[in-house]
Amino acid sequence: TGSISGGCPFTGHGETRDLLGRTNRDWWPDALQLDILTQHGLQADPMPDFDYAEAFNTIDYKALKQDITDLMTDSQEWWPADYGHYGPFFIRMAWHAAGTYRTGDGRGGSSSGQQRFAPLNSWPDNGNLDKARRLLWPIKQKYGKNISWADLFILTGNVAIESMGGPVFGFGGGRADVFEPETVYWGTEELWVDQGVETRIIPDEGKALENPLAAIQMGLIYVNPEGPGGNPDPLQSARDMRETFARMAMNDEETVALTAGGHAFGKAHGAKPADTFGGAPEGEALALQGFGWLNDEEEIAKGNITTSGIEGAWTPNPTQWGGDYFRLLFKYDYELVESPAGAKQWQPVNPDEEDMAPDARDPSLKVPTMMTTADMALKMDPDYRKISERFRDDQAALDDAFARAWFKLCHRDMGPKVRYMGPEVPEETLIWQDPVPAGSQPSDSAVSDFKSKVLDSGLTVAELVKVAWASASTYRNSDHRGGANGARIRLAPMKDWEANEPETLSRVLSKLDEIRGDLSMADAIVLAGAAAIEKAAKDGGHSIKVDVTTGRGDATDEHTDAESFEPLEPFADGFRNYLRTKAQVKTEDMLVDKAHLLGLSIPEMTALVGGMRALGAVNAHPTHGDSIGVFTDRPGTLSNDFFVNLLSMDTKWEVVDESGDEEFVGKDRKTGEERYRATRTDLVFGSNSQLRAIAEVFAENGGEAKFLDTFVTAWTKVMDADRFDLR
Ligand code: HEB
Repeated sequence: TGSISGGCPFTGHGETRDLLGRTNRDWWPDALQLDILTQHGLQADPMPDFDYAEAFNTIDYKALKQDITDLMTDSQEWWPADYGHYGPFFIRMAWHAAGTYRTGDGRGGSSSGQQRFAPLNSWPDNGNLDKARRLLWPIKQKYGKNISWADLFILTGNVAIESMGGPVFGFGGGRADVFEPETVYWGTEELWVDQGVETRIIPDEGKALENPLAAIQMGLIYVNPEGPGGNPDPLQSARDMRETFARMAMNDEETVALTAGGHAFGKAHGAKPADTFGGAPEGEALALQGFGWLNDEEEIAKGNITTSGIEGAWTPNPTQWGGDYFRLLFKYDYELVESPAGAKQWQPVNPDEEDMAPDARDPSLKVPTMMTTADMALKMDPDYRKISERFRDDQAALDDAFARAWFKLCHRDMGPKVRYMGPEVPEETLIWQDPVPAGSQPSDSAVSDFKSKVLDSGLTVAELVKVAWASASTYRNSDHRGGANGARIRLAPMKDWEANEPETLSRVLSKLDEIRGDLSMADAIVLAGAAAIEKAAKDGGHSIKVDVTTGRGDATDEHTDAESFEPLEPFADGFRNYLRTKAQVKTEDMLVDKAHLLGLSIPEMTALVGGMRALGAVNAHPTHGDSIGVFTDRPGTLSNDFFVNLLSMDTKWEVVDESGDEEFVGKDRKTGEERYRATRTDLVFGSNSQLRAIAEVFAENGGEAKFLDTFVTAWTKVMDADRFDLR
């Protein structure tokens, strides 16, 4: 992928903001609030112990695909199929399910069925997709829990493409549904795109797209079809497409293939001004049962449908795969016109009769085709144009590029290939799947031999713990990337990240390499961390065992798309007290965000922070070396000292003025003598009442055992977070 932009997550314009931005409660204050029922560990999920992989494997996959194929042409009166075929509509549903994925934090995407919930179910860009999901319900109902909504969305997109003669590369199942909306930062704006919210890229005003966002306006999947902020300028639209698709991990060729391939099918809907229709599902009346936007049955029957506001098909064959999209795009000059709904769109000048499209309801009528401003970008932008011309002249190249890009779009957030299930998983391994060669199982004696060598190596507890943490903590639960397997910490770009303290890292890695024998580096790194923690606990008088599940493999540069790892670089990592760039959110928010991506609970996050501080496993601080946050006089010993000393009233904390509210000094309350230095991510465990309550559990009499136990559980969870090969 050519143009993934790295950059600091969360930095952007404006004031300090809330971690979550504008939330469902802000958008729909009147919606039923169920959160009180998910307090104190109660689940929203009706089947918390359900094993989806096992259920999926029992499915009659052929029968399921046949049922979906039959559905394509089974037009329902309450939502008639354009041209008698629902295929294009379902492709848009699948694309919008997958297209929210962004590389910045790996969130969004198709892997948990989020399109069923707010805010996505009500995004203006998802207009009328509520109908697509209702059309699918009989099939979901029939196959029950053996097929998740999340898988069904994508599989239906695939079947739609196949049923219209389009090329498909494969399908991997395994997207388990969740039963509550995922909390994702979608932006802070208080208006939707259709209410005129400002566009997010305005170069003249120095306004760039804030990370990790990937859409150009609130409520869009990617770009505005009418052009930036509604301005029908194809070149500026190309600029926005390039930026937003890059954040979906797509390069220019993939972007062109996807857009042209997608718009080989179907039509846009802009029959009447949008304000004649109802609101989005989440805010609609109870009796509408979750339907939104368009509920006037008479209008629907007449084909008077408005979704985007743009009206018309791209090609004369909207339910047949082929090359007409590019043929028409280049054959005609296009002029700017307005749809009946008032949207700006482009229409061919003097089209030949055979290049007109059928009417969606009455095939005997011919209507003009159209292009959106975003489609025009594929012709007007010089780089897109070269690719478009090549695809125009080489249908096989378009077939291959579209099939591959579609597969990537729909599977990008599923993580390694071992997570894919079903009979249509492609043989070929793709670089964006971050492949890791299979590892082997070392003998018990090799493991214990190595662990004792580690402890004699002269490397410190802090160094070993930091390297293991650096290796494993790149993992993101959002798109299942990163993690200790593969030992990519040895490779670019990870080995050079400032957070990983490259010089120490390389010294520790070469020492481990020297003594590892037949162990993989990936296992050696994790085992070394475990050996260090066991020793540190022993030094504090506790005999504990840190279990390590070996069998990790080592990836090489050839297995690694280095550029695609850049967005995983930490700009803040509160677990090791590291802050490179102050973000727009508070530094402690960044800690919580990272804990979420690692799949940690509040007690687990707390224990890890306190434990790593006690071990001295903090990053070197510009002014205070490696002592910041280390509230103990025996660093390197695994103890609850961090919590004991944090909660003690003997210390009085003051902000260090020139630190911009990031650094604090703790002084003896009586003598005024300096005792400790701390960051926000240290002191938040004493200041936030919920975190303080957990710090108390770890600090109180008898709490050290609980602390050790929680620390080891959390540590092991992080080390094993990417071991999908075991599940
Ligand atoms: Fe698309 C449709 C835009 C990409 C596929 N789109 C559509 C529309 C619009 C658009 C506006 C209309 C809607 C209504 O209904 O109204 N797109 C767009 C843009 C972009 C896109 C701006 C970026 C550039 N697509 C895309 C992709 C895909 C697609 C990537 C895939 C692959 N679409 C689609 C389809 C459709 C659409 C299939 C049709 C639907 C129906 O028919 O219903």
